[in-house]
Amino acid sequence: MASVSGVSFDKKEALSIITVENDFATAQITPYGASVLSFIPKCSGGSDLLWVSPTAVFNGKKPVRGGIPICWPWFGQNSDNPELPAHGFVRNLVWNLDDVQNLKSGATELVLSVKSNAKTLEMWPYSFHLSLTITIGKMLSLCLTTTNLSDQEMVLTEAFHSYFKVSDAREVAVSGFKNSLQVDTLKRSSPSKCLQTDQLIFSPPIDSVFLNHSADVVINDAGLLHDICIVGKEGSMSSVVWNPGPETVKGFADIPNEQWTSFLCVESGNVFSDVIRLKPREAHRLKIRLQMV
Ligand code: TA6
Repeated sequence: MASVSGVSFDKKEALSIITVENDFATAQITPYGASVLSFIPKCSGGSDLLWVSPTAVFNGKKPVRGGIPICWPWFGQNSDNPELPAHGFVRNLVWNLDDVQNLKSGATELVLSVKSNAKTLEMWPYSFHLSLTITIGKMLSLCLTTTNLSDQEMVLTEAFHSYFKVSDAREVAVSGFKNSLQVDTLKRSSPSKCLQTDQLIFSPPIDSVFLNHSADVVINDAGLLHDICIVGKEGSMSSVVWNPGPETVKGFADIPNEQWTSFLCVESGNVFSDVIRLKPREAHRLKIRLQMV
C-alpha cells in the first residue's frame, strides 16, 4: 500500500499499530480485532477519549483491554455453546487493512475487513464479509458493515465495546436513556424497567443493557471538563453501560484493581433480543460517531 501522509506503522509487542495524525486528531488502531486504541482530538489539550488499561496485553492472544473492541457475531456468551469465546471471535482475529486515504475534508479514512474461513465456520456456520470503516476527523466515526455471503438467514448480535476514559466513574453523569428498557444483568431475577428519566443514576458496579435504545448518549465529566458524546448512531437499537466496580475488577488480570474508576464502557450495537437478521446477500451497517465537546 502506498504511503499516506500522517499515517505510520509500528509494532507494540506482537501487535501492529497504525498511528494517524491529521489536522483534527491523533489516533491509534491495531488490526488485531480492528480495535481503535486511542483518539486524541486536537481541541482536547492532549486528553484521550478512550481508555486502555495500563496492564493490557499486546500478545495477540487476547483482546487488548480498552479502546473499542468489536463484539461480533454474538454479544456476551454464545447461547448455544458457552465454550465459544465471549463476545464472538472477530476481536481475536487479525483484520486486513484494505485501504487508507486522506479525504478532502482533511480527515483520514481506514478500511479494515475480515471474512469467514474454515476456523470461523466451525464456530459459526455462516459465510460472511465484515468491514470496518474508521474515519479520524473532528469526530471518530466507525461503520461496521456485515454482509451475509451464506445461503441461509444469518442471525447475529454485535457491539462496539467502547472504553471511555473518565475522571472518576463514580462521578460522571450519563444521559440519553429516556424510554429505553433497562435490563440489569447484575440482578437477573428482577424485571426490566423502562427508564422514564433521561439521566442514568448509578454507582458501580453496573452492567446494564438498554433495549429499544437508539438515542444519542452524553457522558458529562465535570472532572475532566468535557462531555463525551455518542451521536448520530445508525443501525443500533441497544446500548450497554458497564463498569466492574471495586470487587469484580479483582477478577480481571489485565485491569489493576484501583483502575476501575478510570473508565466507563458505554457500548452501542444490537444485543440480547435486538438481534439482526440478514437474508442471503443482505448487509447491515452499524454506525457511531464519537466526539469530545
Ligand atoms: O459489556 C459488558 C460485559 O459483557 C461485561 O459483562 C463484562 O464482563 C465485560 O463486558 C468484559 O468482557 P470481556 O470478555 O472483554 O472480559
